[in-house]
Amino acid sequence: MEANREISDTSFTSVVELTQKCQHNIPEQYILPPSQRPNTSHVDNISTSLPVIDLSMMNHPTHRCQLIDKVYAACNQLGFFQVINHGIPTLVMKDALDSAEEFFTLPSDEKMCFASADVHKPVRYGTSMNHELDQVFYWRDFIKHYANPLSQWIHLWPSKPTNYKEKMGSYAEAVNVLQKKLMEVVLEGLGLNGNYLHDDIKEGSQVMAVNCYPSCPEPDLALGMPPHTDYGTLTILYQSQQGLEIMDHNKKWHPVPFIKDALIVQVGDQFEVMSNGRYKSIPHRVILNVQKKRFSIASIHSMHLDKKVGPAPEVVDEQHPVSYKEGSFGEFLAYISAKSLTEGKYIDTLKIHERSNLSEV
Ligand SMILES: O=C(O)CCC(=O)C(=O)O
Repeated sequence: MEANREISDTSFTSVVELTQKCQHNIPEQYILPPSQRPNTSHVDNISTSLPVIDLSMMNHPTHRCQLIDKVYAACNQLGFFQVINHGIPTLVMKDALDSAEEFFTLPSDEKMCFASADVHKPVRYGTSMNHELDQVFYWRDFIKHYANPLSQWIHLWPSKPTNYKEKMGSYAEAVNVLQKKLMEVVLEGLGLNGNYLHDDIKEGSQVMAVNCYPSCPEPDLALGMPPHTDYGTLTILYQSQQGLEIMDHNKKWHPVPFIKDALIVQVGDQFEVMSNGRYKSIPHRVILNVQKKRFSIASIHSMHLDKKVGPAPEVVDEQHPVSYKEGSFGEFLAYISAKSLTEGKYIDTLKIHERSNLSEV
């Protein structure tokens, strides 16, 4: 596949449309080879022990240290935790999810005006991961839009449903505030100042990936999303029901339990690089179910498109030599425009030493 290929094909059949035709079997195009199916023998059901962190202690003079220790352990061992008492009102979250659901139920032509396979578009409606590159399709429709600063992007977002901009916009702003607070504790966990790269974080990129996974008649044969890591620093994910699975360092999959009003925090590639491998960018995938449609809103935060990110000098020493080259969000986008996610991970192109304790998908 050539890197600078013309991206022209905007036509596709969404999974929402497919399922309206009441099919009892999934089309051939969505059937994964047996080795990539969500094989339950590789799934560990210890999900109840996955970390849940209460953020109400964030500003407590003595308990903040314990909170930072918990955050460090979670980022170091799994690259994942859930947060409760995070400060985003339940109604703001519910309204955003409702407006997402309404968007996906719009007639096809209302959504197709945002259709594009060009990963550089600030607003993009699509299906699977990238319908132009994927060999096998994933059971997912999505709309992605840039969100920071909101005033720069919101006029490009869908105008239907009529309250989409208002509801999704309030959630995007609230989740960005939470992200800045979380960045402080995640950085402090590494021994860095909570204000480290403060301006870059403030002016960083926020991409909202709003996902719809219709119920699937044959969930054992397909996936909603393949195993992948997120490029940015932190992803904050809100899910309407269970369906996300994360991979641990023994390559075991763990279903992430649904906790009402909790948010899922995932470490992305940029943090793995900044921490020189102390934090793990978490491989994750989405499984499907026969009963119910699932929605999720992933707020993917990263440094600005052109900002080169390498390991923080403070975490590098003789015992921990530089293990990653510098990379940027812009370079990541160039990489994924040419390659399907399943063909290899961008972060692997940045690794200098093969680290035996890092998970590979
Ligand atoms: O829907 C989910 O649970 C995961 C979404 C995700 O990984 C993404 O949008 O990158």
